[in-house]
Amino acid sequence: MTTTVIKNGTIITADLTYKADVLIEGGKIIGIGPDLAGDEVLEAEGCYVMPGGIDPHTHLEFPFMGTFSADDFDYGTRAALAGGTTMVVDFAVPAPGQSLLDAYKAWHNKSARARCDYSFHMAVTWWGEQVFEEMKEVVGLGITTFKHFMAYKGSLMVNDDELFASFKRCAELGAIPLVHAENGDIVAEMSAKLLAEGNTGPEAHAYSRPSQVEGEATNRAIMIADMAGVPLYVVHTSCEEAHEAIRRAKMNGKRVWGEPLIQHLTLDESEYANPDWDHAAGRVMSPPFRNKKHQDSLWAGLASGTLSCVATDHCAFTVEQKRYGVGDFTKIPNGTGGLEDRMPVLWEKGVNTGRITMNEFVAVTSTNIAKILNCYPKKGAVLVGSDADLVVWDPKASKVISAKTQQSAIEYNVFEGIEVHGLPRYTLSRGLLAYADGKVLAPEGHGEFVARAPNGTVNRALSTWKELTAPRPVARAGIPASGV
Ligand code: DUC
Ligand code: ZN
Ligand code: ZN
Ligand code: ZN
Repeated sequence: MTTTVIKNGTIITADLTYKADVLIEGGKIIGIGPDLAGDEVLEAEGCYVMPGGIDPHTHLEFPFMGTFSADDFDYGTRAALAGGTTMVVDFAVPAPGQSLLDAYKAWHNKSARARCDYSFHMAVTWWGEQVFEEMKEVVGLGITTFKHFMAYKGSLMVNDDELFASFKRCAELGAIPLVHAENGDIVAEMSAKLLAEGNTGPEAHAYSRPSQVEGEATNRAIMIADMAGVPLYVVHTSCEEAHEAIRRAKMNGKRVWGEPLIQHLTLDESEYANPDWDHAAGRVMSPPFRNKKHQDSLWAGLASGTLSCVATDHCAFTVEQKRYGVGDFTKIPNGTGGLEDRMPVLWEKGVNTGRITMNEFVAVTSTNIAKILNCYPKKGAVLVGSDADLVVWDPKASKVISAKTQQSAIEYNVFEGIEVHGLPRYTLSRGLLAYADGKVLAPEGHGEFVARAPNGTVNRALSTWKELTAPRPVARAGIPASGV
């Protein structure tokens, strides 16, 4: 079998920085050390060799708000590879009432076009005996994370009783629940009021979802997960109130993770004040962009470890699709792109500014999520035996981000004009040179599904273990413990 060697680079992992060559065969790393030789040589002098990025949160070809997100698994994974990301985790989302297994089949079919590896989370958008039963089969398919929308009232949203039922089912299955944490009842009421008052523009989207709706829902989900005895992963943590709830939970010994998006870390609410409707609508996503106070909180969370992973929620819509919401902001499809830019922008605004170290960069873009999702060290590691999903990162390469040169199918880029210093020179997907010299080389269909086993973690102190699983009625004189 042909071997490839990455020569003269500096390896950066979540905890180490050292000079070594990396030898690859059959899609795996088979050697790490000085002076290795291989059939093919990739020169990495002056570069960093890191685990390829893992984006834990994408929506490719997602049927949402009356349309489909414009980047499918082909465009989306091209963007991923061009930005140093070698695995995406997409959401299979059944319509309310739809079988989870049917949703799985639909996503399985779409993902056949993927150019890099991928995995799925399954959404629980309704509740019943069928969902309860199918969750077990979904876990058997290698999908061990279940997403719950606490917003999107009237479509994807689930209520507290459904959340509690599903969280308890996750606990039984050793699975991890995820939440989109925004109070959907309050968002719906605020949206209706804004519209009735004539506030129809994209800026009203942000007014309808203040940080309190996210803080409240985050805290509620944390408490429900605590009662269910299950860990919790909070997607797109965008504000101090939500971060505070996560910090407090961690401080109290709860197994809870928060995931800021690169958009919320670097772009702020002033984007919605742009007089160009298309510009503002292009930034409409949920949660919306926030102010600097919230951004500082998110950066502090990455540095201190109270927030764990940086994602994109990549859900790109064209200008035409966004215009469905002219005259009614609630009809603007929610979502922005980011897959290609997540790693370069985080490097520029995080590593190059000194906010996070290179090792922390690897942790929050790859290793932490691989551990949470139980696919470490197959993914997220530079170790002998790991998949050769690697990025050779050139800290001296630079570019100005522009929609003109992006892989995504849409006409604009929310990071347009940002100059980044630090870019992938090569991206390798299971040993294949998947991106080089500005070109995506991995063919459509190269990507493989990454099945994940339940990690079986719990969220429960030993002292409360028995009490929570087996409550005992108190017997009182004259009254049987089972009631009267
Ligand atoms: N938020 C978005 O902005 N898009 C997709 C779904 C979501 O929750
Ligand atoms: Zn969401
Ligand atoms: Zn999402
Ligand atoms: Zn420059």
